[in-house]
Amino acid sequence: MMNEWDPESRERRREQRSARSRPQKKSRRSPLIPLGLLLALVSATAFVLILTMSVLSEENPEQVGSNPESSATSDAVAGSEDEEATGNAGSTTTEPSTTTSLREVVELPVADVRASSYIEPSEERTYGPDNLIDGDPATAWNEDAEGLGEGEWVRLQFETPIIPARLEVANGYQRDEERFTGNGRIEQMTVKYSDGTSQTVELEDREGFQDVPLPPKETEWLLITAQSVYPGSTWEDLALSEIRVFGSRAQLP
Ligand SMILES: [Ca+2]
Repeated sequence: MMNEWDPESRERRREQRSARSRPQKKSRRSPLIPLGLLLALVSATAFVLILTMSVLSEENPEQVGSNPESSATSDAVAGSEDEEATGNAGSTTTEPSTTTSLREVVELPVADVRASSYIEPSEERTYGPDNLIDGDPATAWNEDAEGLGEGEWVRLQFETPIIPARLEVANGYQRDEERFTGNGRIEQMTVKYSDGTSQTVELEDREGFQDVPLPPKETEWLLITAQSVYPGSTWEDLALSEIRVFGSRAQLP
């Protein structure tokens, strides 16, 4: 047994105790507690970040996604007019954009497409109205009525009512140069809505897609009728290669 009053053994015990406790303290606390703290901090920060990002993206999907122009404009205004005007300029330019961009403009699927007439398919090619919405500018609808094609029409039906914003139209038969100039192209056409209203628009006599802005009114279908034609140099058939419809759904799915 060790003597409590023996200074040597007391000293040794103190050393033993401190030798035992120091490494313990080190191994248990110093690496583990900061590591745990660090992990907790990192995960808390990540959680807050994810939460903030998801809240932001839920609140402003349209504002961020579909209005790069308006935000660029307000930045430009803020930049040019200095400190005094920034607050007001920023809010006045962004407010209208949030109200007008409540509905996202996307390409809308056409459920069904019909035409007044079309050339019967050959072994190689088809000329029906389905070619207007097949995504391929090299395939076209070719009408098959007497004359140059004035009064011929196609009708695009949608699954649910839409609010159009614009069409993207590939005029004529865009398979190649010979067919483009050889067949007729639309010069003027009317676009009629299911509420009975219509507007007349003019198309350019060129290849590629061209934009046709449309009034944003609800409709179940679009009836597109050729009013006047750029005549083909070889054939009397009026052709149209592709129609894309952009707008929003009038009802939530
Ligand atoms: Ca096509």
